[in-house]
Amino acid sequence: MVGYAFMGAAHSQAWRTVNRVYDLPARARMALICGRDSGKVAEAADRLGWEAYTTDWRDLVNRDDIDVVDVCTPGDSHAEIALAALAAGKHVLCEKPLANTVQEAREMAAAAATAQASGVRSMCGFNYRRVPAVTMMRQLVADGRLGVIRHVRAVYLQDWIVDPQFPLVWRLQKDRAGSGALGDIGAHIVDLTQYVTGQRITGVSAVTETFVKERPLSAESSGLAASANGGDGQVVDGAGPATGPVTVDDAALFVARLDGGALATYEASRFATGRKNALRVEINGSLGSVVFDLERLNELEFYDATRPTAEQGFSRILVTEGEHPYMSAWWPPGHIIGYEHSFTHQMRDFIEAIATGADPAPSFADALQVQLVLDAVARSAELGSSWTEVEPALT
Ligand code: SOE
Repeated sequence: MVGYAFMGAAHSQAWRTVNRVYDLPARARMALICGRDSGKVAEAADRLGWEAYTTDWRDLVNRDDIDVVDVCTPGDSHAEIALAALAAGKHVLCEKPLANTVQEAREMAAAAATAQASGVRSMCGFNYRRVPAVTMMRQLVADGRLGVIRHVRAVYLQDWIVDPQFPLVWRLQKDRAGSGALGDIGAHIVDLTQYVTGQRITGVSAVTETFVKERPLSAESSGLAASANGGDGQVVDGAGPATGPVTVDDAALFVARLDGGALATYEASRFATGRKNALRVEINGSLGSVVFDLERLNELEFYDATRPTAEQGFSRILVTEGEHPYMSAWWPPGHIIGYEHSFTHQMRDFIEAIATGADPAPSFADALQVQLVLDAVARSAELGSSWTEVEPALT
Protein backbone atom coordinates (compact mmCIF):
# COMPACT_ATOMS: atom_id res chain seq x y z
CA MET A 1 0.00 0.00 0.00
CA VAL A 2 1.11 3.54 -0.74
CA GLY A 3 -0.24 6.12 1.75
CA TYR A 4 -1.27 5.74 5.36
CA ALA A 5 -3.51 8.69 6.21
CA PHE A 6 -7.31 8.46 6.36
CA MET A 7 -7.83 6.23 3.31
CA GLY A 8 -4.67 4.22 4.03
CA ALA A 9 -5.98 3.48 7.50
CA ALA A 10 -9.43 2.55 6.18
CA HIS A 11 -7.94 0.24 3.56
CA SER A 12 -5.51 -1.30 6.08
CA GLN A 13 -8.37 -2.10 8.40
CA ALA A 14 -10.13 -3.83 5.52
CA TRP A 15 -7.05 -5.82 4.43
CA ARG A 16 -6.58 -6.93 8.05
CA THR A 17 -10.18 -8.02 8.40
CA VAL A 18 -11.12 -9.49 5.07
CA ASN A 19 -9.41 -12.89 5.47
CA ARG A 20 -10.93 -13.36 8.88
CA VAL A 21 -14.50 -12.67 7.84
CA TYR A 22 -14.77 -14.09 4.35
CA ASP A 23 -13.72 -17.51 3.14
CA LEU A 24 -11.77 -16.53 0.03
CA PRO A 25 -9.76 -18.45 -2.57
CA ALA A 26 -6.67 -16.37 -1.66
CA ARG A 27 -5.45 -14.66 1.50
CA ALA A 28 -4.10 -11.14 1.75
CA ARG A 29 -0.70 -10.66 3.41
CA MET A 30 0.08 -7.08 4.36
CA ALA A 31 3.65 -7.06 3.12
CA LEU A 32 4.84 -3.48 2.70
CA ILE A 33 3.52 0.03 3.27
CA CYS A 34 5.02 3.18 1.80
CA GLY A 35 5.08 6.81 2.91
CA ARG A 36 7.50 9.69 2.42
CA ASP A 37 8.35 10.31 6.09
CA SER A 38 10.24 7.33 7.51
CA GLY A 39 9.31 8.00 11.13
CA LYS A 40 5.63 8.38 10.36
CA VAL A 41 5.42 5.42 8.01
CA ALA A 42 7.25 3.21 10.53
CA GLU A 43 4.69 4.18 13.16
CA ALA A 44 1.86 3.61 10.66
CA ALA A 45 3.18 0.17 9.67
CA ASP A 46 3.17 -0.88 13.31
CA ARG A 47 -0.23 0.62 14.10
CA LEU A 48 -1.98 -0.59 10.95
CA GLY A 49 -0.49 -4.09 10.86
CA TRP A 50 2.01 -4.04 7.97
CA GLU A 51 5.04 -6.35 7.99
CA ALA A 52 7.49 -3.73 6.71
CA TYR A 53 7.70 -0.16 5.46
CA THR A 54 9.57 1.84 2.86
CA THR A 55 9.84 5.46 1.80
CA ASP A 56 10.07 4.69 -1.92
CA TRP A 57 6.95 3.38 -3.66
CA ARG A 58 9.13 1.80 -6.36
CA ASP A 59 10.09 -0.85 -3.78
CA LEU A 60 6.53 -2.18 -3.92
CA VAL A 61 6.56 -2.31 -7.68
CA ASN A 62 9.98 -3.99 -7.84
CA ARG A 63 9.42 -6.72 -5.28
CA ASP A 64 8.60 -10.10 -6.84
CA ASP A 65 6.63 -11.34 -3.86
CA ILE A 66 4.17 -8.45 -4.05
CA ASP A 67 1.11 -9.16 -6.20
CA VAL A 68 -1.17 -6.21 -5.40
CA VAL A 69 -0.50 -2.48 -5.08
CA ASP A 70 -3.11 -0.37 -3.28
CA VAL A 71 -2.81 3.34 -4.09
CA CYS A 72 -4.13 5.56 -1.26
CA THR A 73 -2.19 8.75 -2.01
CA PRO A 74 -3.47 12.19 -3.08
CA GLY A 75 -4.58 12.26 -6.71
CA ASP A 76 -1.40 13.83 -8.08
CA SER A 77 0.52 10.55 -7.73
CA HIS A 78 -2.20 8.03 -8.70
CA ALA A 79 -1.26 7.87 -12.37
CA GLU A 80 2.50 7.51 -11.91
CA ILE A 81 2.25 4.77 -9.28
CA ALA A 82 -0.62 2.87 -10.89
CA LEU A 83 0.98 2.92 -14.34
CA ALA A 84 4.30 1.63 -12.98
CA ALA A 85 2.57 -1.07 -10.96
CA LEU A 86 0.49 -2.26 -13.92
CA ALA A 87 3.58 -2.29 -16.14
CA ALA A 88 5.28 -4.51 -13.53
CA GLY A 89 2.34 -6.93 -13.62
CA LYS A 90 0.85 -5.97 -10.24
CA HIS A 91 -2.90 -5.93 -9.68
CA VAL A 92 -3.86 -2.37 -8.74
CA LEU A 93 -6.53 -0.94 -6.46
CA CYS A 94 -6.58 2.85 -6.81
CA GLU A 95 -8.49 5.31 -4.63
CA LYS A 96 -11.05 7.62 -6.18
CA PRO A 97 -11.16 9.84 -8.11
CA LEU A 98 -9.00 7.77 -10.43
CA ALA A 99 -6.79 10.71 -11.45
CA ASN A 100 -6.52 14.47 -11.39
CA THR A 101 -7.15 14.92 -15.12
CA VAL A 102 -8.99 13.19 -17.95
CA GLN A 103 -5.69 12.75 -19.75
CA GLU A 104 -4.20 10.77 -16.84
CA ALA A 105 -7.38 8.76 -16.42
CA ARG A 106 -7.31 7.86 -20.10
CA GLU A 107 -3.72 6.63 -19.81
CA MET A 108 -4.61 4.59 -16.74
CA ALA A 109 -7.68 3.02 -18.36
CA ALA A 110 -5.65 2.16 -21.48
CA ALA A 111 -2.86 0.59 -19.40
CA ALA A 112 -5.41 -1.35 -17.36
CA ALA A 113 -7.02 -2.72 -20.52
CA THR A 114 -3.62 -3.84 -21.85
CA ALA A 115 -2.66 -5.42 -18.52
CA GLN A 116 -6.03 -7.14 -18.26
CA ALA A 117 -5.23 -9.11 -21.39
CA SER A 118 -2.40 -10.76 -19.46
CA GLY A 119 -4.47 -11.41 -16.34
CA VAL A 120 -3.59 -8.28 -14.38
CA ARG A 121 -6.66 -6.82 -12.62
CA SER A 122 -7.41 -3.26 -11.60
CA MET A 123 -10.19 -1.56 -9.73
CA CYS A 124 -11.07 1.94 -8.50
CA GLY A 125 -12.05 2.42 -4.86
CA PHE A 126 -15.62 3.67 -5.02
CA ASN A 127 -16.32 1.94 -1.72
CA TYR A 128 -19.93 3.06 -1.28
CA ARG A 129 -20.99 0.60 -3.99
CA ARG A 130 -20.21 -2.06 -1.37
CA VAL A 131 -22.60 -0.82 1.30
CA PRO A 132 -25.12 -3.71 1.33
CA ALA A 133 -28.12 -1.34 1.10
CA VAL A 134 -26.60 0.32 -1.99
CA THR A 135 -25.96 -3.04 -3.65
CA MET A 136 -29.52 -4.02 -2.84
CA MET A 137 -30.81 -0.75 -4.29
CA ARG A 138 -29.15 -1.67 -7.56
CA GLN A 139 -30.78 -5.10 -7.45
CA LEU A 140 -34.23 -3.56 -6.94
CA VAL A 141 -33.70 -1.34 -10.00
CA ALA A 142 -32.25 -4.21 -12.08
CA ASP A 143 -35.19 -6.47 -11.12
CA GLY A 144 -37.57 -3.83 -12.49
CA ARG A 145 -39.13 -3.07 -9.10
CA LEU A 146 -38.96 0.68 -9.75
CA GLY A 147 -40.14 0.48 -13.38
CA VAL A 148 -38.85 3.22 -15.65
CA ILE A 149 -36.46 5.53 -13.78
CA ARG A 150 -37.56 9.16 -14.04
CA HIS A 151 -35.56 10.99 -11.35
CA VAL A 152 -32.27 10.66 -9.55
CA ARG A 153 -31.64 13.06 -6.64
CA ALA A 154 -28.21 12.85 -5.08
CA VAL A 155 -26.43 14.94 -2.44
CA TYR A 156 -23.12 14.49 -0.67
CA LEU A 157 -22.60 17.12 2.00
CA GLN A 158 -19.80 17.84 4.47
CA ASP A 159 -18.86 20.92 6.54
CA TRP A 160 -15.23 20.47 7.54
CA ILE A 161 -13.96 23.67 5.88
CA VAL A 162 -16.75 26.06 6.91
CA ASP A 163 -14.27 27.85 9.21
CA PRO A 164 -12.25 30.30 7.05
CA GLN A 165 -9.28 29.66 9.37
CA PHE A 166 -9.17 25.97 8.44
CA PRO A 167 -5.76 25.56 6.77
CA LEU A 168 -4.93 25.07 3.13
CA VAL A 169 -4.60 21.26 3.21
CA TRP A 170 -3.83 19.27 0.05
CA ARG A 171 -7.50 18.62 -0.62
CA LEU A 172 -7.87 22.38 -1.27
CA GLN A 173 -5.06 22.54 -3.86
CA LYS A 174 -5.85 21.81 -7.49
CA ASP A 175 -2.36 20.56 -8.37
CA ARG A 176 -2.59 17.93 -5.63
CA ALA A 177 -6.29 17.03 -5.54
CA GLY A 178 -7.46 17.84 -9.08
CA SER A 179 -10.66 19.46 -7.84
CA GLY A 180 -12.46 20.10 -4.56
CA ALA A 181 -15.87 18.89 -3.43
CA LEU A 182 -16.52 17.89 -7.04
CA GLY A 183 -13.87 15.16 -7.30
CA ASP A 184 -13.66 14.21 -3.64
CA ILE A 185 -17.33 13.64 -2.83
CA GLY A 186 -19.18 14.49 -6.07
CA ALA A 187 -17.32 11.60 -7.72
CA HIS A 188 -18.90 9.21 -5.21
CA ILE A 189 -22.48 10.21 -6.04
CA VAL A 190 -21.78 10.19 -9.77
CA ASP A 191 -20.44 6.64 -9.52
CA LEU A 192 -23.07 5.47 -7.05
CA THR A 193 -26.07 6.72 -9.04
CA GLN A 194 -24.73 5.38 -12.35
CA TYR A 195 -24.04 2.01 -10.67
CA VAL A 196 -27.47 1.79 -9.08
CA THR A 197 -29.47 2.87 -12.11
CA GLY A 198 -27.31 1.24 -14.78
CA GLN A 199 -27.59 4.56 -16.64
CA ARG A 200 -24.81 6.95 -17.55
CA ILE A 201 -24.76 10.73 -17.42
CA THR A 202 -24.69 12.18 -20.93
CA GLY A 203 -24.74 15.93 -20.29
CA VAL A 204 -24.72 18.47 -17.48
CA SER A 205 -25.31 22.09 -16.53
CA ALA A 206 -23.33 23.12 -13.47
CA VAL A 207 -22.39 25.81 -10.99
CA THR A 208 -19.36 25.67 -8.74
CA GLU A 209 -18.13 28.10 -6.10
CA THR A 210 -15.10 28.70 -3.92
CA PHE A 211 -16.53 30.56 -0.96
CA VAL A 212 -13.27 31.06 0.95
CA LYS A 213 -10.57 32.01 -1.54
CA GLU A 214 -7.55 32.35 0.79
CA ARG A 215 -6.64 30.16 3.76
CA PRO A 216 -3.83 29.92 6.28
CA LEU A 217 -0.98 27.78 5.00
CA SER A 218 -0.66 24.37 6.60
CA ALA A 219 2.53 22.68 7.81
CA GLU A 220 1.70 19.58 5.86
CA SER A 221 -1.55 18.63 4.33
CA SER A 222 -3.03 15.24 4.70
CA GLY A 223 -6.62 15.25 5.57
CA LEU A 224 -9.82 16.24 7.20
CA ALA A 225 -9.35 16.99 10.89
CA ALA A 226 -6.23 19.01 10.27
CA SER A 227 -6.73 21.62 12.95
CA ALA A 228 -8.53 19.30 15.31
CA ASN A 229 -5.91 16.57 15.57
CA GLY A 230 -2.90 18.88 15.67
CA GLY A 231 -1.16 16.59 13.22
CA ASP A 232 -0.68 17.01 9.49
CA GLY A 233 -2.23 20.21 8.34
CA GLN A 234 -1.32 22.35 11.32
CA VAL A 235 -1.24 26.04 10.59
CA VAL A 236 2.29 27.26 9.95
CA ASP A 237 3.81 29.53 12.57
CA GLY A 238 6.65 31.90 11.88
CA ALA A 239 8.18 33.09 8.62
CA GLY A 240 6.70 32.99 5.14
CA PRO A 241 3.39 34.08 3.68
CA ALA A 242 0.51 33.53 6.10
CA THR A 243 -2.11 32.49 3.57
CA GLY A 244 -2.39 30.93 0.15
CA PRO A 245 -5.09 30.68 -2.50
CA VAL A 246 -7.70 27.92 -2.49
CA THR A 247 -7.57 26.59 -6.05
CA VAL A 248 -10.48 24.14 -5.98
CA ASP A 249 -14.26 24.35 -5.67
CA ASP A 250 -15.90 24.33 -2.25
CA ALA A 251 -19.22 23.25 -3.74
CA ALA A 252 -20.45 21.87 -7.07
CA LEU A 253 -24.11 21.59 -8.08
CA PHE A 254 -25.41 20.28 -11.38
CA VAL A 255 -28.38 18.94 -13.26
CA ALA A 256 -27.87 16.04 -15.62
CA ARG A 257 -29.52 13.81 -18.21
CA LEU A 258 -28.99 10.06 -18.05
CA ASP A 259 -28.89 7.84 -21.12
CA GLY A 260 -31.96 5.88 -19.99
CA GLY A 261 -34.06 9.04 -20.03
CA ALA A 262 -33.89 10.02 -16.35
CA LEU A 263 -33.35 13.58 -15.12
CA ALA A 264 -30.93 13.97 -12.23
CA THR A 265 -29.70 16.57 -9.75
CA TYR A 266 -26.41 16.46 -7.85
CA GLU A 267 -25.08 18.57 -5.00
CA ALA A 268 -21.60 18.18 -3.51
CA SER A 269 -20.56 20.67 -0.84
CA ARG A 270 -18.07 21.07 1.98
CA PHE A 271 -20.02 24.05 3.28
CA ALA A 272 -23.22 22.37 4.43
CA THR A 273 -22.98 23.38 8.08
CA GLY A 274 -23.97 20.51 10.36
CA ARG A 275 -23.72 17.89 7.61
CA LYS A 276 -20.64 15.84 8.43
CA ASN A 277 -20.70 13.09 5.84
CA ALA A 278 -24.25 13.15 4.52
CA LEU A 279 -24.70 11.15 1.34
CA ARG A 280 -28.32 10.69 0.28
CA VAL A 281 -29.72 9.31 -2.96
CA GLU A 282 -33.37 9.08 -3.96
CA ILE A 283 -34.56 7.39 -7.12
CA ASN A 284 -38.10 7.72 -8.45
CA GLY A 285 -39.43 5.28 -11.03
CA SER A 286 -42.79 4.57 -12.63
CA LEU A 287 -43.45 1.70 -10.18
CA GLY A 288 -41.81 2.98 -7.03
CA SER A 289 -39.05 4.88 -5.28
CA VAL A 290 -36.05 4.00 -3.19
CA VAL A 291 -33.96 6.12 -0.82
CA PHE A 292 -30.50 5.52 0.64
CA ASP A 293 -29.04 7.68 3.42
CA LEU A 294 -25.45 6.98 4.51
CA GLU A 295 -26.21 8.16 8.04
CA ARG A 296 -28.61 5.19 8.25
CA LEU A 297 -26.61 2.87 6.07
CA ASN A 298 -28.23 -0.35 7.24
CA GLU A 299 -31.59 0.76 5.87
CA LEU A 300 -33.39 1.45 2.63
CA GLU A 301 -36.68 3.28 2.23
CA PHE A 302 -38.79 1.64 -0.45
CA TYR A 303 -42.09 2.79 -1.93
CA ASP A 304 -43.83 0.11 -3.96
CA ALA A 305 -46.56 1.68 -6.12
CA THR A 306 -47.86 -1.76 -7.14
CA ARG A 307 -49.17 -2.48 -3.64
CA PRO A 308 -52.88 -1.88 -2.84
CA THR A 309 -53.49 1.86 -2.47
CA ALA A 310 -54.55 1.47 1.15
CA GLU A 311 -51.21 -0.14 2.02
CA GLN A 312 -48.94 2.22 0.18
CA GLY A 313 -46.28 4.39 1.80
CA PHE A 314 -42.52 4.28 2.22
CA SER A 315 -41.46 1.21 4.16
CA ARG A 316 -38.13 0.71 5.90
CA ILE A 317 -36.10 -2.33 4.93
CA LEU A 318 -33.44 -3.26 7.48
CA VAL A 319 -30.63 -4.60 5.29
CA THR A 320 -29.09 -6.99 7.83
CA GLU A 321 -30.43 -10.39 6.78
CA GLY A 322 -28.14 -13.18 5.68
CA GLU A 323 -29.60 -13.00 2.18
CA HIS A 324 -28.72 -9.33 1.82
CA PRO A 325 -25.51 -8.59 -0.13
CA TYR A 326 -22.29 -9.23 1.87
CA MET A 327 -24.18 -9.78 5.14
CA SER A 328 -24.07 -13.55 5.66
CA ALA A 329 -20.43 -13.40 6.81
CA TRP A 330 -21.11 -10.84 9.53
CA TRP A 331 -23.55 -11.01 12.44
CA PRO A 332 -27.05 -12.40 13.04
CA PRO A 333 -29.99 -10.41 11.54
CA GLY A 334 -30.48 -6.97 13.04
CA HIS A 335 -26.82 -6.57 14.00
CA ILE A 336 -25.79 -3.51 12.10
CA ILE A 337 -22.55 -2.72 10.27
CA GLY A 338 -20.80 0.60 9.48
CA TYR A 339 -18.61 2.72 7.20
CA GLU A 340 -15.50 0.54 7.41
CA HIS A 341 -17.34 -2.57 6.25
CA SER A 342 -17.70 -1.08 2.76
CA PHE A 343 -13.89 -1.27 2.45
CA THR A 344 -13.78 -4.88 3.68
CA HIS A 345 -16.38 -5.76 1.04
CA GLN A 346 -14.28 -3.93 -1.55
CA MET A 347 -11.23 -6.04 -0.67
CA ARG A 348 -13.35 -9.20 -0.70
CA ASP A 349 -14.54 -8.51 -4.23
CA PHE A 350 -11.07 -7.54 -5.42
CA ILE A 351 -9.38 -10.65 -3.99
CA GLU A 352 -12.10 -12.87 -5.37
CA ALA A 353 -11.78 -11.34 -8.83
CA ILE A 354 -7.98 -11.74 -8.79
CA ALA A 355 -8.17 -15.33 -7.58
CA THR A 356 -10.89 -16.41 -9.99
CA GLY A 357 -9.64 -14.43 -12.98
CA ALA A 358 -12.75 -12.24 -13.19
CA ASP A 359 -12.75 -8.54 -14.05
CA PRO A 360 -13.53 -6.47 -10.97
CA ALA A 361 -15.75 -3.37 -11.05
CA PRO A 362 -15.57 -0.45 -11.04
CA SER A 363 -12.81 -0.85 -13.61
CA PHE A 364 -10.42 1.95 -14.53
CA ALA A 365 -12.60 2.40 -17.62
CA ASP A 366 -15.65 2.95 -15.38
CA ALA A 367 -13.62 5.41 -13.30
CA LEU A 368 -12.50 7.21 -16.48
CA GLN A 369 -16.14 7.70 -17.37
CA VAL A 370 -16.74 9.28 -13.93
CA GLN A 371 -13.73 11.53 -14.59
CA LEU A 372 -15.29 12.59 -17.89
CA VAL A 373 -18.47 13.57 -16.03
CA LEU A 374 -16.43 15.61 -13.50
CA ASP A 375 -14.66 17.28 -16.40
CA ALA A 376 -17.96 18.15 -18.09
CA VAL A 377 -19.21 19.64 -14.80
CA ALA A 378 -16.09 21.79 -14.43
CA ARG A 379 -16.29 22.97 -18.05
CA SER A 380 -19.99 23.77 -17.78
CA ALA A 381 -19.42 25.81 -14.63
CA GLU A 382 -16.61 27.74 -16.34
CA LEU A 383 -18.92 28.50 -19.25
CA GLY A 384 -21.61 30.01 -17.02
CA SER A 385 -23.59 26.75 -16.64
CA SER A 386 -23.98 26.14 -20.35
CA TRP A 387 -25.18 22.66 -21.31
CA THR A 388 -22.11 20.43 -21.71
CA GLU A 389 -22.06 16.92 -23.15
CA VAL A 390 -19.93 14.30 -21.41
CA GLU A 391 -17.10 13.31 -23.76
CA PRO A 392 -17.18 9.67 -24.85
CA ALA A 393 -14.57 7.43 -23.19
CA LEU A 394 -13.41 6.14 -26.55
CA THR A 395 -12.10 8.87 -28.82
C1 SOE B 1 -13.09 13.47 2.45
O1 SOE B 1 -13.94 14.42 2.00
C2 SOE B 1 -13.59 12.03 2.35
O2 SOE B 1 -12.70 11.31 3.13
C3 SOE B 1 -13.54 11.45 0.96
O3 SOE B 1 -12.28 11.59 0.36
C4 SOE B 1 -13.93 10.02 1.03
O4 SOE B 1 -13.91 9.43 -0.24
C5 SOE B 1 -15.31 9.91 1.68
O5 SOE B 1 -15.62 8.56 1.90
C6 SOE B 1 -15.38 10.62 2.98
O6 SOE B 1 -14.89 11.92 2.85
